[in-house]
Amino acid sequence: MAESCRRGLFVTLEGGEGAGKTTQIGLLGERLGAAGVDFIVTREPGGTPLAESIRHLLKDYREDPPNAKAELLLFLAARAQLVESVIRPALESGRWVVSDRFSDSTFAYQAYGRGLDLESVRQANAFACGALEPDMTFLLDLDPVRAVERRLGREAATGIAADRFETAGDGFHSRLRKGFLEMAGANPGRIKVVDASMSPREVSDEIWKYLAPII
Ligand code: T5A
Repeated sequence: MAESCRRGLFVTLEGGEGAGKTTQIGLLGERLGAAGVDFIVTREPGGTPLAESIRHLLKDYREDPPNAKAELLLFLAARAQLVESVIRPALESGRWVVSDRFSDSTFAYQAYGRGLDLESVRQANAFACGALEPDMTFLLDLDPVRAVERRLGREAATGIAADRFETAGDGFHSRLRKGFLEMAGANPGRIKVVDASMSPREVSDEIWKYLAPII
């Protein structure tokens, strides 16, 4: 654990587009609730009014799309706000925080994906959120081709159009996956790789195998 004053557990779900993070957070929430864990769920970018506004700019504003550095700084602005007003207070009061994405997404998308220097991205991220690091991260690993199929299925069902990241091209999504897997290889204690091609219930069981003993 990166910060000794914390009492709640900080859990993040990571992965490429459409890997099933939102679905898994719903299932995990049911299990945590049944186990009597006091927790909150949040997402990145987002989770506060300011950060949700930044989310809209990042995902859907196409009139003057941010360049790679501007994009990075917008993600970090949203994170700085979320960490100080939501995540840190919750952890310090003993609540668990379950977040749909966190810093690993920035390293994967803005460094591996967009090509920004990884060390510079790490330093900028540390400035934005201090020493805060998740206690446990589940990387939902899915072949980008399968992810596109899922996304198209969801688009057909909901009518919600793809955002700037979902339409970024195959090379981008392959680099993300490589980046996530490299980070998992370098941090095996924190980042658990879960095969996201399994059914939602099987993926949830796999995640629960790690969390149940902690509870
Ligand atoms: N980003 C984010 C950065 O570039 N840098 C950063 O620092 C951060 C924090 C956020 C975007 O911002 C980028 C990453 C993102 O591109 P978002 O909408 O939050 O945008 O994007 P995602 O996190 O990718 O969210 P999605 O909703 O698109 O994907 P999920 O949550 O991974 O997937 P989910 O659960 O919605 O499932 C997708 C579809 O698949 C089905 C679901 O029913 C749904 O239709 N599904 C399954 N089907 C079969 N088997 C399973 N196991 C399934 N699980 C889900």
